[in-house]
Amino acid sequence: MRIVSLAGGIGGARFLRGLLSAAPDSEITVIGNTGDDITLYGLQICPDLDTVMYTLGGGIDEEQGWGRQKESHVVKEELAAYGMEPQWFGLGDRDIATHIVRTQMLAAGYPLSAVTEALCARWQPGVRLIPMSDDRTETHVVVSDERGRRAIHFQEWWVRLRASVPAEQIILVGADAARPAPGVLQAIADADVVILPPSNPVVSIGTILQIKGVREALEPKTVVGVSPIVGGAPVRGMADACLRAVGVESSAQAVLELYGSPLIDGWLVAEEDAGVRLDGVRVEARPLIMYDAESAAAIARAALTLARDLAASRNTGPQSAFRMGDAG
Ligand code: FO1
Repeated sequence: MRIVSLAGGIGGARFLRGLLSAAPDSEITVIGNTGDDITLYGLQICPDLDTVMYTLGGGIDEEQGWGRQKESHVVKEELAAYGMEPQWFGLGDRDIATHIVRTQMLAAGYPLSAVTEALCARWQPGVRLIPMSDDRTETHVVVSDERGRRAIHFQEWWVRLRASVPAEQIILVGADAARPAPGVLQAIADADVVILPPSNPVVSIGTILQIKGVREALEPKTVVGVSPIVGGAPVRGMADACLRAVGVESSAQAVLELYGSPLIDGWLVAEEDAGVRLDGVRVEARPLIMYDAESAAAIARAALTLARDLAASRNTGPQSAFRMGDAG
């Protein structure tokens, strides 16, 4: 079975680990968000791609959810001793090696998709990880503070300000010119089902959906989403602050409406959100908290079962290429 998933950082990566264990024989392509990317100290940092790669490759700092396990921070301390800014964002020593390889390959002319493939050759994440675009995009957040109304990089808002200053607008700089990376549209076209993990609907999934042609390619496919909101609060992270910026309530119902029914065919919500409804969408309620690998796998299994059912009911003719028995 061919599965495509769109993913942000920690929540997406943990869900994908569950998906891999729920469908070990499937061919999974992950389209990763690169709107969080930032260039610091001359290094090109792709937090969401690395979080997926390290999580699935067994190198993640499990407690933190990002960066490398068994990490040290000598370079960060040395940079701080020189007064290098920003000091609100830090790279561990092991992680810096990844960034040196990425930055050097990009400088040599390799596109980000090729660089990601090269990095994954070491980590063997068990999925094909493709950045949403090889073209540079950056999520910026418009805030008003003592310096007036201005746009700051998403990482500054998220990491330095912990989303404590209201986001007045969230903009993906470069979205108009960004084309899907090679393989993105083909993977979607070839997919039997598409699963949207409980990633941030605005700055992770919403960002990927802004890349030209991606939403249009997804609409005819069987797409099942897992709600990132449980009982009015984000499962993790500060998705509510991002939803507020786009005028959307923090609820499983509102996020489903934000994605819309031409896109979503199935929507997995938590048991306390069982009343969620939208025409054209099959809603199912399940426990949605990812406590550990097993609970993540159970959620992934439920999403996959729903997706297979929906796809099978669309493909009932004898000429259909999709059969239930194909599922991995
Ligand atoms: N998050 C932090 O809260 N502080 C950091 O210093 C930090 C550094 C960092 C370095 C590499 C990386 O891949 C991720 C890093 N993150 C850090 C996490 C990350 O920037 C955000 O949580 C995501 O971008 C949101 O998905």
